[in-house]
Amino acid sequence: MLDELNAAKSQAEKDFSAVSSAEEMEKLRVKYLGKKGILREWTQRMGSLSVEERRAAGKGINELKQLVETRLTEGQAALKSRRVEERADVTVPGSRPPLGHFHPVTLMTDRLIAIFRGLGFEVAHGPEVEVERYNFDALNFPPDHPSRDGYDTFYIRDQVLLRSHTSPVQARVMENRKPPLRIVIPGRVYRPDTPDASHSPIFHQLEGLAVDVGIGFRDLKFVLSTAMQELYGADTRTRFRPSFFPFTEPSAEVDVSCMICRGRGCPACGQSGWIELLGAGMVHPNVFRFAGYDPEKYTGFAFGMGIDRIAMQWYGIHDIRLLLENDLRILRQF
Ligand code: 2U9
Repeated sequence: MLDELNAAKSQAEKDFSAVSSAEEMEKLRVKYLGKKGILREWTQRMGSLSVEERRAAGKGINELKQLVETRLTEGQAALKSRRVEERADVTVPGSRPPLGHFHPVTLMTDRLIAIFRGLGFEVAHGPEVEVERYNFDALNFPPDHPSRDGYDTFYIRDQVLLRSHTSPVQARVMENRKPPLRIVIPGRVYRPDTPDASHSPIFHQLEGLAVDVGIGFRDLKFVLSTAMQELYGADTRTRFRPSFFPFTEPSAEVDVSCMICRGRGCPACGQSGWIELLGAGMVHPNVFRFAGYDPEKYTGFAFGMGIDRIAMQWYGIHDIRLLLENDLRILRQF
């Protein structure tokens, strides 16, 4: 009887090693484990055996049962993965999951932040809903300054507005920290401009501030000319033209040599070879006084740039509205 059992086991081995389809596997499952299966048969024969034989047969039958169940599980798993393989033609190139894209303004913001981090600046952030105190008073805007009226600023209610520049963040930081300071502030700002190709009521700025003892205009020139060379290439030149801002004295408009024609003159720079890119200046002593800094002891410089405009030049985008309309046909190019 035991050799019959061993014969059944080796037959089972042969049966399972020859299986090539799920249907055949199912047939074997029924053959061995089915209601009228071989195992059931063996179990029923147990009744007619002696105690001695029954113990040996019981062990043999369990081994046969173990063998069949193991082969069944392994066989089904192998068939399943083969089916997968058969179904999936692995030679067909995989479908690339739709990856997102960073927005051009985000790409340029990160690029600029990396440059200024390299120059020792840290990033600061602040509220977009501001109060007049920080958006204007702290920045030496006289009470009757035109940008305080509703034409130039989105007022939510008296004294409360949507910030028209990121400068209030610097004012807040100066109130809570002592020099030395080197901070850059990226962020969204709001001005009630009629949307057109170069104006949008929502746009993005990156401003910077450095305050310490003995900071001079030369440091401003060094930091900005180095930053522009980092951004546009080592042969990039910068030019400072006198200008005026309430929060800086002296103030300057800063031009960089045209990144398209490298300064030789082209339609992009109006044949001038220069592109006006940002504004800057030495922090006005009244701004220091408002923040509680002694203007006799501390000096500092500040600068500001429109990130959207720089990104548009960089990516050849000719209408700022394309940056806000979230048209994926545009955005997925970046
Ligand atoms: C403090 C003191 C001084 C920030 C500055 C500019 C010059 C500037 C414009 C560039 C393009 C705004 O987006 S834009 O239109 N900004 O020209 N911004 S200096 O000066 C500060 C800021 C904060 C406490």
